[in-house]
Parts: sequence; C-alpha cells; structure tokens
Amino acid sequence: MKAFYRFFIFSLALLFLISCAKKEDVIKIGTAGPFTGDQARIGNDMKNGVELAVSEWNTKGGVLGKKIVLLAEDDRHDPKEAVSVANKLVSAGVVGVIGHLNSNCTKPASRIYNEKGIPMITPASTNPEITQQGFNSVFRTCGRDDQQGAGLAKFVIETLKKKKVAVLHDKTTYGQGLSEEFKKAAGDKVQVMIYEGVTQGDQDFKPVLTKVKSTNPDVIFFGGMHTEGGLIIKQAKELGIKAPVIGGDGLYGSTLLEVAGPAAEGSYMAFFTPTAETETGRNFVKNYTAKYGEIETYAPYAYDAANILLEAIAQAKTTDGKKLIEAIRAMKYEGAVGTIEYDAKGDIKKAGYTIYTVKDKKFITYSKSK
Ligand code: ABU
Repeated sequence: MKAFYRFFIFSLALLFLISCAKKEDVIKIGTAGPFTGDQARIGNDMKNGVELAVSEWNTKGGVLGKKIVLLAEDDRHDPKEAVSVANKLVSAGVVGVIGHLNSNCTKPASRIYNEKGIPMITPASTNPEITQQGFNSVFRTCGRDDQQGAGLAKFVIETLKKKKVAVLHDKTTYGQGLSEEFKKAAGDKVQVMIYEGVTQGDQDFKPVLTKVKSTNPDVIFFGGMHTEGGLIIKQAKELGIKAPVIGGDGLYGSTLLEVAGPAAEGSYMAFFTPTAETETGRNFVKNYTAKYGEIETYAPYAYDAANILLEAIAQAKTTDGKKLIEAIRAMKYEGAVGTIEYDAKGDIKKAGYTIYTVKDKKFITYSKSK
C-alpha cells in the first residue's frame, strides 16, 4: 500500500512539473473585439491583423525562443462581456492584449488589464478618455476623436462650406463622444439644427429622420457605427433628404456599403491614415490580402499594435508587464501605418485622418489631413 501511495504522489508531482514546463513553453498574448454579430467584419479584420503579426514572429522562431500563442475573445461590443473576457484573458496568463475595438468596451476592460500591470494596445478605440484614466498600461495605435471631430468640423465648414448641421449619435462612448467633439470644434461656425441620440440595434430611424428633415439641414452628422449609419443613410434618402451624411471611422467598412446600398454614394467618412507607402506598408498589404482577402478597416493598426507588443517583449527580454510598458513607451516603431511613437498618456504622437467619400460602391480618398 505504501508503495502505491509513493507512486501516486510521485505521479502527481510529475504531472505538476510537466504542466509548469508546458506553461513556460509559450508566450500568450490576447486580443478581444466583436468577432460575431453586426461588427464581426471589422472585429475579425482586427483579429486577422494580430494573427498575421503573430504568425510572422512564430515563423522566425517566436519571441524569447518561445512560441507565441494568440488567445482571441469575442466581446460582442458589449461592455459587460468585455469585462468578462478581459478577466478570462488575464486568468489565462496573457502578457499583453491587443484590443478592444469599441471604446465602450476598451474603457472598462483597460481597468482590468491595468490592475494586473498588463499592457493593452487598442487599434481602434478612439474616445479620448481611454488614455486619460491615468493608466500607464494603456496605448493605442489609432488617433482620438477630438482630432477626428476637429477634422470633420473643418471639412464641413471649409471644404463643404455648409452651416446647418443635424447631429445624431448612437449614445455610445464613441458615437456620442465624437458628436460632442465635432460640435465643440465647429463652435458657432455651424448651426446645430437638431441633436439627438438613437439606439444601437434599432432598425427604423425614420421617426428621427422625419424630425431631421423638418429642420432642413445642409449636412447630417452621425456619430456611430456602420450598421446604424448605413440604415440612416438609406432611410434619409427614402425620405427625400438631400443632405449628405457624414461621420467618423465607425462608418467606414463594407457593412455600410452593403446596408446603405446605392444611397451610400456621396456620403463622407473620416478614417485613419492608410497604410504607409513604405516597404513595411506594402508587405503588410501583400501578405494580409494573400491570407485573408481585402483589408476591411483596422487590420494594419492591429498588426502594428501586435508587432509593438512583441517587439517590446524582445527588447525587454522579459514578459514582465512593467518592463514591457516602459519598452512600448520608449519605442519608435516603423509600422505598416508609418512611424508610431507614444506620448506620456499612451497616445500616438502623430495622428492623421483621411476623409473618404463613396463613389461607385467604393470608398475613395476625398482629402487627407496634413
Ligand atoms: N473608433 C470607432 C470604433 C471604435 C470605437 O472607438 O468605439
């Protein structure tokens, strides 16, 4: 019997040692965003960007001599789910996270990562407050909505030369925040004819658009995402509204073209600077499209975010969160979208926006910010 117990304890100890050894064999990084539902296309585009970076590093031997494992969690652009998946990623032992996509998810999730000292780089969340929480672990590769809102206001005033603006938003951290930034930047150079919130997930915007129509605006500004934006564009046309719809990066993407159909022609949306005209930018486009097809939206920003995190691990020679955060903050990274450098808050030092319009069912560049 004694021999049996000795064998039993020896086996348990062996199993424990094997599991510890296995744990140290890989380096886990996480990504989280809306991988299902109406934002699945942009969510998966973001995930693909991260996956591409990870696979390229693994082809070169991983990082610190270890294979990189990517854990991807679907937050369904639901803030509660975002907190839940953030806890799941932390428990699984990720050393850094790329995500989330939606500002209303990134903001609460960033608290979880910050409590554990784990760096988080969002490639898409543009609400200014994300980097104003006093969390030194929070970074982004995209710009902010104060920059985007100011760019859009300038576009309406100086390029379109329009004054009467109907402002709608989806009541989210991003959508409402962007609309506020637009209004703030436009000041008294525009006349806000109506300012109303709509609900994400709604299908019928004709009641609010009927009110919009009665104010006879020159432009409809919508702070929100592509599904609701597409429906607003389509239903505004159906109501005979001539004013073009204009919005931010949330409108960009094939879902808007699909939902709005022919009504999308002549609408305007800001998006970040496209991939850089450099070897890294061109290689990214070539390798991404070969593997996943056309780039949807945030993929290059996610690719750069993942590369920055992995480069930080390589440079710091550790996965210790504090050291990684220091390495990210000190880095000057030449990525697919250009040079990325961070300020003290975790924002990129240089953020550019491009205004697109829809022509012949495609997004085409209208003007670029300097
Ligand atoms: N930047 C638009 C979509 C993501 C977000 O900030 O909520």
